[in-house]
Amino acid sequence: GRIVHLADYRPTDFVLERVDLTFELDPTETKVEARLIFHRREGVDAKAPLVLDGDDLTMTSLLFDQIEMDPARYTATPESLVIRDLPESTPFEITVVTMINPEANTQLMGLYRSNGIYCTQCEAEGFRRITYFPDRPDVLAVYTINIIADKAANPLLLSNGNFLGGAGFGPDKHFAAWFDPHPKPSYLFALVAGDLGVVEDTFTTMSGREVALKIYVEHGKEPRAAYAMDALKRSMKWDEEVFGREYDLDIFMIVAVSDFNMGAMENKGLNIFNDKYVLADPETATDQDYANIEAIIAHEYFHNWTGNRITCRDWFQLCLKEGLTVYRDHEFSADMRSRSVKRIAEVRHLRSEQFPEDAGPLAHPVRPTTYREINNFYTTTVYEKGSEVTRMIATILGRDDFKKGIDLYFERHDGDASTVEDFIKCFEDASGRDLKQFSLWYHQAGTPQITVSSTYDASAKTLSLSLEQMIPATPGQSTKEPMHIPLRFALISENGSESTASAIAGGTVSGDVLHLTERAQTFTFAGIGSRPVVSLNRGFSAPVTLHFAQSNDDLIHIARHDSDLFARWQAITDISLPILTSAAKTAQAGGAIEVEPAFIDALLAVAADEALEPAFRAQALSLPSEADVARELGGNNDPDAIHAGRQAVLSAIAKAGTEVFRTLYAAHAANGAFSPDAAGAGKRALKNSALSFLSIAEDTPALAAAAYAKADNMTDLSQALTILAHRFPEADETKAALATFEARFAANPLVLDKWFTIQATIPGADALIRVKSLMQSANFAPTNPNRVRSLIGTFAFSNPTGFNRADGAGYAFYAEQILAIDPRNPQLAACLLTALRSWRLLEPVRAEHARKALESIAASDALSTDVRDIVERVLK
Ligand code: B3K
Ligand code: ZN
Repeated sequence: GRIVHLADYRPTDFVLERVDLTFELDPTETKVEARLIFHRREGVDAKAPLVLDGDDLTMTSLLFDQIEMDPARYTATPESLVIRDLPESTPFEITVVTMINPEANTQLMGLYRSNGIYCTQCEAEGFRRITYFPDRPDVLAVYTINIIADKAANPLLLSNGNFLGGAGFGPDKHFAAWFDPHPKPSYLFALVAGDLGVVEDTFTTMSGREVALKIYVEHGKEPRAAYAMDALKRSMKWDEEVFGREYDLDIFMIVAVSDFNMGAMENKGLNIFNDKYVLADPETATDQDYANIEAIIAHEYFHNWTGNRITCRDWFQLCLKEGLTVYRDHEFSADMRSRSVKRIAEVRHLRSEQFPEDAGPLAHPVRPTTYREINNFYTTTVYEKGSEVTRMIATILGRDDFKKGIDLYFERHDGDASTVEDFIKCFEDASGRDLKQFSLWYHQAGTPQITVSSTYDASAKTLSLSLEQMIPATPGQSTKEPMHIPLRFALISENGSESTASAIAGGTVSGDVLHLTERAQTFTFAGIGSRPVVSLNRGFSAPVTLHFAQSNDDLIHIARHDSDLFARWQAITDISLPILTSAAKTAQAGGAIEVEPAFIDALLAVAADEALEPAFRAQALSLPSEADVARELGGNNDPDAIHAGRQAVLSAIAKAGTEVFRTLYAAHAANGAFSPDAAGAGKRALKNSALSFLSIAEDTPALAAAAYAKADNMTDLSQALTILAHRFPEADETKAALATFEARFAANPLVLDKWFTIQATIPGADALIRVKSLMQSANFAPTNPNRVRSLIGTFAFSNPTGFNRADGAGYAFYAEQILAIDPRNPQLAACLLTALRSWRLLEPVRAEHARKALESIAASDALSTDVRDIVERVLK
C-alpha cells in the first residue's frame, strides 16, 4: 500500500448528497445495489472525474441517472471506480451493483457471515468491500437501507437508524427498510441479518423520549445479556448527567457476534459486539469480564456523541474520537466503581501496553502524520495515551473550564468531521488559555522521562524541587521540544498532614498542580517548617516516567499516609521494582536472593489493613509483572532470570506472611451471595491473592484444589485453576481440574478461551508443546479471533518464559502462525505480530532468534499491507 500523509489532506471533489442501498442477501452471492447522489463541489475543475474506492469488488452494472453507462466513461477495477464526463454543477445519480461473498470473507471486514449471522465491520476502510464509495470519514450522508433475505434463516433484518417498515417478498423472502436521519460517514454503516434472541428494555431520556433498547444474542443466551443491558442503561443516564448528552434515535441496538476482530463497534444505533463483551453470568464470567463489559458497552454508547455526531475529518484524527471516548469510559467506570482502584488498573495497563509501544519501533504520536495501513493505528497510544492527554486538559483547566470547553465542542462541532486542532481550540476559547505548548502531547511521541531531586533547607525553611524533562527520540522524531506537564503533588509532613500552598518561586503552581513547562526548572516552596515528603504525579496526572531517588523511608511514608490511594500504590511499586530488578540480576548471576524484611512488613501491613478497601489491598499484593521488571531493566533481558527472581520474592513474601494470608483467606473465603459489583469483586481479588500466596507457602496443590471444588463463580474457579496450572502443572489435582473444566464448559467457547489462556500461560519452556497440542483440540478454531488470541496470542503476550524460550522455538512457531493467519485475516495477524515489538530489549541470543523469526516473515512475498507495515517497522 502507498503511504498516506496528513499534509496531503483535501476535501473530495464531489459532495455526496444521499445514499440508498439495497442488499439481496445470500451466503455466497449477495447483491448490493447502491444509488448515490452527488454534485460537484463548488470551485472544482469541471473535468475532474469521480473516483470511488473499492476493495476486492466485482461490479455487474453501472447506471448514470438510471441509464446504463457508456463503458468509455468509466474504469472499474476491484480497487476503484473512476467515472468521467460528469455534469459541471447539477446533481446526478450513480447506481452501482456489486456482487459479494459474505461466506468467503475471512478478513471480517465489510459484510461477512459469522455462525450463520450476516454482519458488517466497516471501520476503518471496510465499506469499500461492500460497494464503490468515497470511503472516508469526512463524507457524511443520510442513508436509506433495504434488506431482502430468506425469511426462515433471517427473521431479523437490522440496519442503522429507525425502522421504516417491512413486508413479505416473494414466497420465501422478506424485506425491511431502515432510515438513519443523522448524516454519517460510511465507517458507521451496519447491517445484521439472521436468527437471534433478544433482550428488550426501554430508557426514558432527559427530555422524556422513550428509547427502545435491544440486545441481540444467540438463542438461549438471553439471560447472559442482562448485565450488558444494565450497563447500557447506566451509561445512557451517566452521559446525560455528566456530559449533558442525550440519545437521538428511537431505538438503540446491540448485536453480539462470535467472530470479531476487536472488542466492539459503535455503528450508529446498531453497535456490533464481540460476544465476549456482552455475555456474562456468575457461572461463566469473571469479575474482569464484568468490568470489561461495563466499560466497553459504555465506550461504544459514548461514541454516539464523540465519534458519530462529531466524527473525524480524516483517520489521522482518530484520537479525537478514541482518546476522548476512552477518557469518558474511564470516568464512567471510576464513578461506577472505586475511582482509585480504577486509576491503578488504568495506569498498570498504560505502562504495560502503551509505554513499551512508545519506547519501541512502533512509537508514533497520538496524532500521527503518516501511515501505510490505518488499521495498525488503533493503538494504545491513540486510545490510552489519547485519553491521558484529554485528562491532562481537564487537570490544567480545572473542572469548570474543562466542562465549558467540552460543551463548546459539542455545540460548535455537532454534525462535523473535525480535527484535533478544532478540539483544542474549544478549550482555548472556553478558558482563555493558550494550549499551544500543551498540544505537543498530540505531536511528539515517546514517554517523557522526568528526573526529580529535592532539597530541604531547614534554616531558610524552603524546599526546592528540581525537575528536568527528557523526551526520548522516536522513529521519525530525533529531537523534541519541552512539553507542558501537569504534575499533581502534595507535601506530606512528618505527622502525615498534607499541604500544597505556600509562596512558590521558579514556576507556576495552581492549587495542587505543578506546571512543568521548561526543560529544567526548580520550584522553591517557602515557609516549610520541617522537611516534608514529596508526593509527585499523584493520581498519575501526567503519563510520564519519574526518576526520583526517594528513600525507602520516604516511600513508606507515602505508602502509609498519602490521602491519594493511587500515590500509595505507586509508592509500594517504587519500593518493589528495584527489589525485583535486583532479584532478576542475582538470579542471572546464580546467587541467592534475599528480600528486605522492611519491605515485606510494609506490604503485609497494607494487606492486613482493614481500613483499606480489599480491591486496593489486592492491587498492592499484585507486584509489578515480569514485563514491568523487563521494562525497568531496559535491555539485555533474560526472561528466565526475571521470572526466577520474581518467584523468589513472592516466596519470601508468602513465607513471611503465611499467617496474614491465612487470616485473610479465612475471613473472605465464606462466599456470600454473588454480586458482580466492585465491592464483591474486590473481596474476591483479595481472597484469591491470599490463596495464591498460601499455595506458594505451603507448596501443595491441596488448597487450590479445594478452592476449585467449592467455587461458585467463574472468578474463583478460574483463579483456583490458574494457581493449580501455573504452580503445579504436573499435579494430579491440576490434570483433574483441567479435565473437569473442559468437560463442564464444552458447549461454551468463551469459557474455554479461559481454559486455553490458563494453559498457554503456564511458565516455562514446555508451554510451546502445550500450545501446539491445544491447537489440535476439537475446541480450537483457527479462524475464530477469540480462540486465536486466547491461545496463541496470550502465549506470546503473556507468557514471557514460554514464548522467549532460549532456543528461539517460540518465535519460530509464532512466525509460522502469523504467516498462516495473514492470508485469512491480516488485521488479526498484524495485531498478533506486535508481540515481538520489544525484541531488541532481549539478551543477544534470544534477540538473534527473534530477528530471524521476524526476517522469515518479512521474506514472504505474499504479505498483507498490515503485516508488511508492522514487520518492516519492527525490524528497522
Ligand atoms: N472504533 C472501533 C474500532 C475499529 C477498529 C478498526 N480496525 C471500536 C472502538 O474503538 O470503539
Ligand atoms: Zn472507540
